[in-house]
Amino acid sequence: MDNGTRPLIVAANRLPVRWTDEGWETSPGGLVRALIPLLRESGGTWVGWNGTVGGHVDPFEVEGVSMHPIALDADDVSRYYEGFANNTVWPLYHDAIRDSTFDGAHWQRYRDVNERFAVTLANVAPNNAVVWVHDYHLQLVPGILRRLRPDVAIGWFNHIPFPPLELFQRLPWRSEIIEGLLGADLVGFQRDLGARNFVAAAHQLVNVVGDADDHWLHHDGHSTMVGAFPISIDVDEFEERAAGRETRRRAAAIRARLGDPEVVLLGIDRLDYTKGIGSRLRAVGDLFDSGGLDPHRHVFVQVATPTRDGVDHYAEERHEIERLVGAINGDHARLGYPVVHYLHRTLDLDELVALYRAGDIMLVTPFRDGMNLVAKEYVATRLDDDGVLVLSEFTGAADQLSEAVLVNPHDPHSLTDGISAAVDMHRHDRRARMSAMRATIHRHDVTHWADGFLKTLGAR
Ligand code: GDG
Repeated sequence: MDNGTRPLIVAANRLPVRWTDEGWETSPGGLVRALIPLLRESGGTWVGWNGTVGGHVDPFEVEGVSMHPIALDADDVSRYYEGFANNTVWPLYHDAIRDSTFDGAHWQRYRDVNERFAVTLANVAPNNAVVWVHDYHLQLVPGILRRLRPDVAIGWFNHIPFPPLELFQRLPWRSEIIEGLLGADLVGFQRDLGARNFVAAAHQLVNVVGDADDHWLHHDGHSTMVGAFPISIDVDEFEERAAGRETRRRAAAIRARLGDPEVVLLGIDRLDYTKGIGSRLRAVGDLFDSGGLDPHRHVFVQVATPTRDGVDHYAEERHEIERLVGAINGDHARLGYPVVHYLHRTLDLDELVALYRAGDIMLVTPFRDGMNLVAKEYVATRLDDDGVLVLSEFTGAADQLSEAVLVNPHDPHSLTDGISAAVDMHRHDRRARMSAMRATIHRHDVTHWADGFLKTLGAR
């Protein structure tokens, strides 16, 4: 895109900042690192919630980028955010692996907050701006913004899956959501699968005309392009952190503290029921039971980062995970040597990278995941081309990282077979697979992703 001449405005549920003793700073993460320079160069603005409940916060500047806060009160948080976004859309879009609530008051508040975002965007966007709206929290923003500001180019990117029609049509407000999204000029998904599901839903639920290859939808006098733009990570950043002497020292220290096992298996996820942590633990437990894993030689480390504590499904998932960890250790640990090490906390990034380096086998086994950046981060840190990634077929990452050991997390045998194959894999095979995956992520990093989306949006 000719981004030098068109100011970029980004909208996401959250502002990419956190409060520290020294004031606001940008939050870590590849998406933020990729977008901040583009915003700075174009004099752009990021519009989003700052995470505090109630009260008005004036716009402020961080690293040369203007941050425009959207105020949410306690009712907004419980109905729009925890209610509709996290307890209606999130489970439904992840294959309905948990029941969604369908509550009219939550939907009404979702519309209100989407309107608040759209009105703010309409006020802050300069003439001819490019507005990039992110994720499932803001599906009505493109439609409202198009009516308010027909001059701006609008893109929307979904970080999570878009479900098949049979699931999507459970939503009582399905047509409004499709119409909201069709206000965008470009609608982007992680995978072709999501793009195809969206096109099918649009044809079924609203009056659209599409072209033969389904890349364009025409509705209500406006045309929307639909495509897949698989997100990635800042590969150089992870490589640099992984290469540091201090990281190598920390990785060695982690292995020593684990009792210098032959093989360290690793899981790192937000504690979310979509991530398949329970099934993974059951598979690890079955392998310890059957002798496929040996408590004297193998150790599993699971980091489960706290998330969305206010939603019931998450509290239930946490209890089940903690019960399983206790049961497996009860059966197989020796004094001072647990076979499963479980951390329910957020690690700092250097500790996370040291763990990636310390892990011989990375288990990424979600039931459904838009992309899964952990898989890509693990690959980026394997500077010696060693290590095995066991990866669920139901992640976006599986489209690109086809040399991983691909597993079906719904099938207990597929999980145990995949973990066993990883443990037994010959060094030559490990290296061939890892070096192929590293080459893939080098070709497709997060800058490539952002440029691809914005070029497609601006080339219209
Ligand atoms: C959504 C979609 C899509 C995790 N624990 C710690 C920590 N993390 C970081 C990881 C990674 C990120 O969180 C998790 O990203 P994922 O992609 O795995 O998953 P979601 O949070 O569900 O993200 C997903 C993504 O959006 C991007 O489009 O891939 O499919 O669901 O970066 O490193 N970071 C630190 N400490 C931790 O303990 N510092």
